[in-house]
This record gives sequence, C-alpha cells and structure tokens, in this order.
Amino acid sequence: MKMILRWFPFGDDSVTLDQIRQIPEITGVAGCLPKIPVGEEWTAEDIAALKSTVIAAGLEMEVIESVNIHEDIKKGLPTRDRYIDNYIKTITNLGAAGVRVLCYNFMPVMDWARSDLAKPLPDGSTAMAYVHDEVVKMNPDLIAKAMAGQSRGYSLPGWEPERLSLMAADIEYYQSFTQEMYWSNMKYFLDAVIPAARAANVRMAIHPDDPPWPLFGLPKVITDAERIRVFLSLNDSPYNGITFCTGSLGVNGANDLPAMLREFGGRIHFAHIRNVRKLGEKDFEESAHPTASGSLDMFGIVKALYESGFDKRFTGYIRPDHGRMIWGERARPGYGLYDRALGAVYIEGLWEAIGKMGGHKDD
Ligand code: DNO
Repeated sequence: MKMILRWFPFGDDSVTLDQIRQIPEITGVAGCLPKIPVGEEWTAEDIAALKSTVIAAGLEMEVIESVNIHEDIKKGLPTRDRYIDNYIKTITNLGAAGVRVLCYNFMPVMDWARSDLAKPLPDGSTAMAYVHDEVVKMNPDLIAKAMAGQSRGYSLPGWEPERLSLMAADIEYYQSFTQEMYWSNMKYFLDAVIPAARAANVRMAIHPDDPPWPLFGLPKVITDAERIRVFLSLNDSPYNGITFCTGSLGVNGANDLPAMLREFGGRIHFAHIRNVRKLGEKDFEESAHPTASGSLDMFGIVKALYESGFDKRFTGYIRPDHGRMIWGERARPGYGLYDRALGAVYIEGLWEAIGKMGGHKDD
C-alpha cells in the first residue's frame, strides 16, 4: 500500500511538499495541473516541471488527478475527436513520466457540489456540507458563486472559471439527454483512450459522482454497484478501472461499500478513504475520518479493501480525502494539512491492525 496526499502545485496550495513529507509513511502526492485549460494536452514539459518539484521534495508522483474531460466528449459532439486526441497524448506523456494511475471523472458540467464549504461543527472546526434542498433551490450560477466565494481564493478542482461561464447553457443542453446517450459517449471515449492507457501503462480510475444522485436533471454515471457494473463492462480492460471514493459512494445509504469493494476489487486502482456524517436521506457533512466520527464503518471498509488484495495485485494507492479545517488552519476547503494528516495515520493504523490480525487469507 502506498499512502499519498492530493497536492496542488505552483503556489495554489497552502500545504507544502515539505509538510506532506513529514506525515508518517507518506510516499508521494497525487498531482494535478489545474491551470491547463480543459481539453488541452498536458505536455511532457508541463509534466516534467511538476514532477521535478515533487521529486526534489523527496516524494513520488505516480498518481494524477483531474485530467478533466472536455464537455464536447461528454456531449458526443463532432469536435470530440480533437479533445480525445489530446487526452491520449496526455496519457502517453504521463505514462512516460512514471505516472501509473489517472483519476478522472465523467460528471456532466461540474465536479463535486456542496451547499456549504465551511459549516461550523460543535468542536470549533468547520467541514464541507451538503443539504439537498438548499442545493436544488440555488441555480447553478449561485452555486458557482458560493463555491468560489468560500474557497479562500484557491481554485476548486472541477470549478474552473472557464467551466463556470458555460454552466447554465450546458445544464440546459443535457436536459434532453438519456442515460443511454451518456453511456454511449462514455464508451466512445473509453474505447479510444484505454488502448493508449494500456500502452502507456497508466491505469484509468474513474471517480464516482459526488453526490451520487441526480442534480439539475443531469445524467449520472458512477453512483452505485449497478452503474459501476455497466461502466466496467463498457470496456473490459483492466486499465479501465475506478477510484473507490468512500465518501462519495457512502452517502447513498443503499450502497454496501464492503460488498462493492469485494466485487470490484480487481478494477479498483485508487482509494479515497473518508467518512461522512449522514444528516438526512440526502444531507450530510464531511466528518473526521474515524468510524466513531461519522456514519460509515471505516474498519469494515478498509478491511474489505485489504482483503480484496488491493495492494497485492497492484500498488494499492490510498489517500485520505477531504478533511475538516482544524487548529485554525486556513486552506483550500477540504484540502488542509492537519485533518488529512490525521486521516492518513488513522488509515495506516487500520491497515496495520488488519494485516496483523490475519490480513490476507493466503498470507
Ligand atoms: C474531490 C476529488 C475530485 C476528483 C476528481 C477527479 O475531492 O476527489 O475532485 O479528484 O473528480 O477528476
């Protein structure tokens, strides 16, 4: 297993690589290049600049997050081929730079959504929260403004300015879309990029939709076991896999996360491990990582991940996910240092205990 942390380069993160390196047992970061416009190639030079910064700090960069997919690909427009070509070049360049996993999403229009990026909790910390009725009452413009206004000046992944200006028109566009049309555009994308991913030895790992239910009439993709089954069958290659995000999938009470981990084990290339406190059927706040802090059984989840052979088949990249803001930290919402560091060490503790208690049946 390799524990890593998400990090945003070139001055766009309050957390430094030197700080990350001092978190016990952290081996590297999940890097990103949010300044490259969606749809453009990540050149070998761009990637080399990012990688050399990370390596110089004594960390690895074997995982990349958020090579975002141009909306024309999701919409299936004739212009998609140009953007798919760029995506293939990016995958090839990432593979050549030693990147082994690419975490991306196929959510229409926007990445994750929250109604509050800094909800005060009783212990004096703040956390991101989602109240469904509030989100549906807000039009997308208002959400975008609220997300930007609460982000303390940091860019939020998936909420890049060039996407926001087109948001209302894009949402309108998808109203006539069926789920089948969306699957078919996804298959077209996968069939084009997966052979390149195999050639470059980069495992593609799609991130679940967050939240995992319909919003603004947009199609949904990765929300539950049934849809993950469909997704994996669109292209059967082991290079077509998933990022298992417990916080995203876990707010849907019908999702049995340990059962899903056991079923999809061989196709899970990256794990985002975090807890959530469910406050209603579609309302939640992002709690601290331990089981007792939220609604998910983190022990059961990590045990199922361990027993699925996560780090036996392949490297087993894990990162703690969004943390609360604690100890007065001011950082990009969800991506401060302290609570994520606590999360990392908690997950490492579970991992060690599960291993020592028996771990793999064939050990
Ligand atoms: C949220 C992250 C996501 C993820 C993207 C991948 O915290 O897990 O932003 O990186 O969906 O494209």
